[in-house]
Amino acid sequence: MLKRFIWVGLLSSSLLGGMAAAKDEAPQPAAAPAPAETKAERDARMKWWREAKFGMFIHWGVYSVPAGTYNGKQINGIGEWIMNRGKIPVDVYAKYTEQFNPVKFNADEWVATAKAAGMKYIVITSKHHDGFAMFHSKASKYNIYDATPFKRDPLAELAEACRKQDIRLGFYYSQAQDWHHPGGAASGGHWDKAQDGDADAYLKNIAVPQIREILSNYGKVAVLWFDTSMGAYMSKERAEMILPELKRQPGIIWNNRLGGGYRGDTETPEQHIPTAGYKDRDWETCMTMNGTWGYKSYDDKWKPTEALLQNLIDIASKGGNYLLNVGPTSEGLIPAPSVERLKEVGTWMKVNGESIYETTGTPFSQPLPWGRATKKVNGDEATLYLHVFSWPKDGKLAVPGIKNAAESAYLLADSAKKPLKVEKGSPHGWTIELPGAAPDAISSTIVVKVKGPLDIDQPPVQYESEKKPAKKPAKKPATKGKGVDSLK
Ligand code: FHN
Repeated sequence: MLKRFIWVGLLSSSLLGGMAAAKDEAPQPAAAPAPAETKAERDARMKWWREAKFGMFIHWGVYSVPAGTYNGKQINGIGEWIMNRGKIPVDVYAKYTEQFNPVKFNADEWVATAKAAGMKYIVITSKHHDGFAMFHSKASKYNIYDATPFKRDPLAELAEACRKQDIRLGFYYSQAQDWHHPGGAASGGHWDKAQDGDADAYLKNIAVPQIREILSNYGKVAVLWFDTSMGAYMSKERAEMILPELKRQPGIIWNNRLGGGYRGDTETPEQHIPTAGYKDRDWETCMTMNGTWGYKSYDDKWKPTEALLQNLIDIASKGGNYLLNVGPTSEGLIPAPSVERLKEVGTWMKVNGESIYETTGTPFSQPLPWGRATKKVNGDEATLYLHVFSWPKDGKLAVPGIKNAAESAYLLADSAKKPLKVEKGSPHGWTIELPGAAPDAISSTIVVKVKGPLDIDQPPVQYESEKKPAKKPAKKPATKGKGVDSLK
């Protein structure tokens, strides 16, 4: 009991509202828990992540073999959920492993694609809800090394490629949902008796040992991305079976999806961008490039590069990170439409990356009609990056409310940094005179240097976390003992 109390003390920075094991237990002996992380320690731990702004999400698994079709029928929903949506029996789904031989997989190429796009970290699915491990796991033979003709460990190869190319690597792990191993949870409840079993035994024999494996055997792991805590399934006690494993990776960053009342380090809005970001919480929007995370052979709803790029800028302007997904095929290839888009994003980032990396959110509390803003503040100097999506036809860009004088202004794409004229408004604001043509059709960046603390006449911003949560619909009664029916 004492040990647990000390462990919970270590994580007090990640506890929901100071929730601690001691509150609902008999008074503990006066053991001083290890000091919680200080703000300075946390800021140091989060620094690289906050500066990185942009990462690659990879959803890759045996689901890429059926690729959205089962028994000749196209199965609705996201590709990695085909086993659940198609109610495919455990032994039938497991047969796909015999066809999973991604011989075209090249970790160096994947990492180079991410880097060229301007991505600073990669988070790959080590085990998704289908229970299939994409690494050589000793905890279960249901893995890519033991159960497929591939006989390789792609996570080991990816870890090596990330080390060589100096990009950080994180792992996604589905800690509650597991549609293969008995006792794992399943959204909507189990559909095959083979899935029934004891949840604690599942945690003890599969989830915790596999989390230990991915945090012990692949060198430095920068991020652990938990997913779908499944409500009551992931109790505080079960979450605390998992948490001690994080100590194997000092400095690791983990998200808000473990469950058991733990908030982790980051909020994880999915497929949407918060209107104004979160007050005092790091956050990362994860998004697909088409309509699915895991590969589907017939999903060609590819978002245009303009949308992907303006999402990145919008997210950075609100102080968040963008985790943009690719879903590789069963041959081990990132789909060509994804590669094309990433190349185009990378071309923009080569010219404009300075306006994204290491920036903090916009100083403007209201949306700018023509685009977004990011900033870098260094003592009493500030650099504003104005991201112009809609280039003014009259060549005059209005910047509202700002009281500071502009020391200098130029187009980031202009290597000569030809000065732009900035007229002060009365009483506040600027009008920046721009050349006729925008340097970039998607977004052009204007750099404005300002002296002194930024002073803007504007209403206060309303952060996401200050908003009243939307009323949740009345909960359906959970299906007892057959997995759980809540996704979150
Ligand atoms: O159920 C998963 C889904 O398959 C996918 O992994 C996303 C990515 O964030 N997370 C869950 C849905 O919220």
